[in-house]
Amino acid sequence: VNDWTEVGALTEALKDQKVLIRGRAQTIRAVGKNMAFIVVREKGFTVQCVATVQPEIVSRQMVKYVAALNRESIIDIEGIVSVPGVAIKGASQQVEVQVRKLYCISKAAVLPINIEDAARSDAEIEKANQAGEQLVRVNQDTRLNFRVLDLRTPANQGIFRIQSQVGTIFRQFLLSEGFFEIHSPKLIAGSSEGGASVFKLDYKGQPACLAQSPQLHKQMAICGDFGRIFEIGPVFRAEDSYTHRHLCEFTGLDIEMEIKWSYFEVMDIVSRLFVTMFDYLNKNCEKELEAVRRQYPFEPLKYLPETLRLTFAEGVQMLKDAGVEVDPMGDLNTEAERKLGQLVLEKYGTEFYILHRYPLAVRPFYTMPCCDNKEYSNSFDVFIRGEEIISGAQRIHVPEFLAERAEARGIEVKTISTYIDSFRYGAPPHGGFGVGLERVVMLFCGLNNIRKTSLFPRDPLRLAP
Ligand code: ATP
Ligand code: AMO
Repeated sequence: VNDWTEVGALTEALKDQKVLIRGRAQTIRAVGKNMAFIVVREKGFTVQCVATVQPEIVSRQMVKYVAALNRESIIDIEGIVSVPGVAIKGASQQVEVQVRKLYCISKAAVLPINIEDAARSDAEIEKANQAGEQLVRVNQDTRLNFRVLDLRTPANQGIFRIQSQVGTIFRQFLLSEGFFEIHSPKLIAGSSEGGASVFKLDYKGQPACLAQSPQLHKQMAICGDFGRIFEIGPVFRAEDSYTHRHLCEFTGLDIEMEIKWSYFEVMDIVSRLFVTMFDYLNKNCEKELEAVRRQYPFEPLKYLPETLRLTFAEGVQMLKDAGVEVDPMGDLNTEAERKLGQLVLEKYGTEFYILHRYPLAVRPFYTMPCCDNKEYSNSFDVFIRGEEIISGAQRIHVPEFLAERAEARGIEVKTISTYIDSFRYGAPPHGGFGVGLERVVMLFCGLNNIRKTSLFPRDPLRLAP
């Protein structure tokens, strides 16, 4: 029998009825010795419960017990729904529950951080403190140390539901386009994205590493005639940098596909996939976005129905025209990428765009050079609000050339020989891209730190919780 009522379902329609609810004691306030108010939270909804001493029904002892409970304890309450004449502040539901019975299912210890403090926006704290209150600002490190508590804030409840939707839309869109999902090994023999940022380990006596991306195996799957594939999985980078957008482990959303004519076919998928995703999030995650925005205010992402594409050279020219000198054959640094994001927004009215035809020298060894100019490559990056979320390209499918390019980059070819060999038995022209899930959510929601969108972030200084 389901005799439980969800807190979110407590409305005037249930007036005078007996209900049974379970939730966390968000706040507990005793008024004298005969009365206690408990705000119970369940799935983001809150209701005020009142325990008043009443002969034969609620004892003084029980009220004392309730008043002594710690916040965040999980409690069951049986009580009668009542409708007070005045608005209830500090609870989402506009009814009260008059407590008849109360059981503590799981006691919480004294909290190291207060969830209500952790849920406040900077502006709210500032305003309250100017008015003389002394509110505590919970800093990022403390939040992460007590991540399980931090995750209970409405903003975090929103962020990780949005993250789940991003993965779901990625999967559903690609399935509908004839892609299917693969799972490639994460214990591999060689690095794919460059030697410095790789976690090395001992694989039963053989040197091995954690995959820096599914790059090698997703291409090998194409050589296995898989046609169009995608993967959602962990990616490991032994980053030395302590930045707002680098993690040592993140979730990679990767695709790889055969192409007929050019890497533009891959950029078409990027464009349609992300426009579909942004439309969906805006339409279907309003509540979650609002919860994030309440704590971390941001403007909705500006994007066009048809994603803007600029060549790298055009981007360099825009920067030059704005007085920013960059190496036309080098990579853009973070500052130049941000500046270009601003310029693109001013000129084209979008914060989501593709920059393609990068100089070959700044791309990984497996990237196909342009056929009309070998200094450039059939590659692209994609930006949200001036920061990179995607890298992609057409790949080299000629084994001798691939080996030559790897060697030129100082990669020990023997560590990736099985990868190179897989192109020796006929390999279709192909391309793909990789997206960082945490970056997409961070930048779509205009957040300032990737740790906010990683459940239990791994960075150079953090391996726990
Ligand atoms: P990708 O791996 O595709 O390049 P990414 O966003 O991680 O993705 P990086 O190559 O790490 O890109 O960096 C891109 C640019 O960001 C670099 O050219 C560099 O200028 C800048 N950058 C990287 N790390 C740092 C750092 N710790 N501090 C400041 N800038 C950095
Ligand atoms: P790249 O190295 O650019 O490309 O990675 C692809 C995307 O992954 C995200 N990303 C990161 N996110 C968090 N922390 C990090 N340290 C980090 N590094 C990268 C970014 C980036 O755009 N094999 C290619 C992809 C391909 O060509 O298919 C690759 O790994 O969002």
